[in-house]
Amino acid sequence: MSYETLIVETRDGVSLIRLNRPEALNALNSQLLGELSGALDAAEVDEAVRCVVITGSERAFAAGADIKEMSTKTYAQMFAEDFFGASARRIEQFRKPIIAAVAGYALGGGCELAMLCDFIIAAETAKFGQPEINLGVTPGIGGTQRLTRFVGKSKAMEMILTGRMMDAAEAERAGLVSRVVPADQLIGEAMAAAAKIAGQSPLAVMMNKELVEAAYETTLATGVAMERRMFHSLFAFDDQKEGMAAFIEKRKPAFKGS
Ligand code: CO8
Repeated sequence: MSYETLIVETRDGVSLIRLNRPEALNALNSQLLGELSGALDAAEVDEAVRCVVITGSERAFAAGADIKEMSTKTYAQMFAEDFFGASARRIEQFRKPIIAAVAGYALGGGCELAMLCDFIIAAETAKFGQPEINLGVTPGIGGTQRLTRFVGKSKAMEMILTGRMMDAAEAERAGLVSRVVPADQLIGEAMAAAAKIAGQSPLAVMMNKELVEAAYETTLATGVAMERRMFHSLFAFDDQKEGMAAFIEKRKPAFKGS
């Protein structure tokens, strides 16, 4: 499949999706998000894809939703189109892991897109922010909710009310990103993490992803009960037998996804 606003390549079980609107610092418009949804639809059903990496350019992961596309829209249009709703749900409901590899600006919808991914690896050049307040609006793809859960109320409130950006070191201290790497190693590090995931049992990977997500949606008791059930259920799969046998036999496991 070819795209105008994305460059997609799949190798070694990993689909690398590069946002590609350099003229607009990868601002998210309907075309880009439509193509991203299509690329995820394809990755979801492709058994060769075990993990996805979403990245941008050196200068920008994405500088937000496309202000030029949004500026003249009416409330009726936004509501009738459910503006960006379907694309956000597509990412939320994607069952395989998605890593955001962020260099440069991740602002507004760009920061929200990174937070929709399962974890964020940041280059030292990364800058995160929710500057929608400067435009007289709020974040619209979950920024007020996810940033607050990830970095806490005080920092989220300050960033959202003032529009202040956070650099990579602050983002790591605050727990927004899993780690920070030199800019020239960003793709290599993200692809290595993705390859590690791609080599695991895809069934166990999906269950682990679901369980960590549940930590944000359920009570502790419900989440722990769900985890125990899923742990028990994994004993129905060959991959559990293979993983434990390989450990005992001191060899690498060969997971089959069954
Ligand atoms: N939308 C459209 N175009 C953009 C955007 C954007 N978000 N960001 C940058 N661009 C364009 C610029 O207009 C410029 O184009 P041109 O050369 O044609 O004038 C080009 O990209 C380069 O940008 P700059 O010249 O401004 O580059 P600088 O290095 O001077 O500045 C910044 C970089 C600081 C990133 C600056 O471009 C900026 O502040 N951008 C806007 C950031 C922003 O406000 N983002 C939030 C947007 S709103 C949002 O994301 C809401 C999400 C919810 C969606 C709704 C779902 C329901």
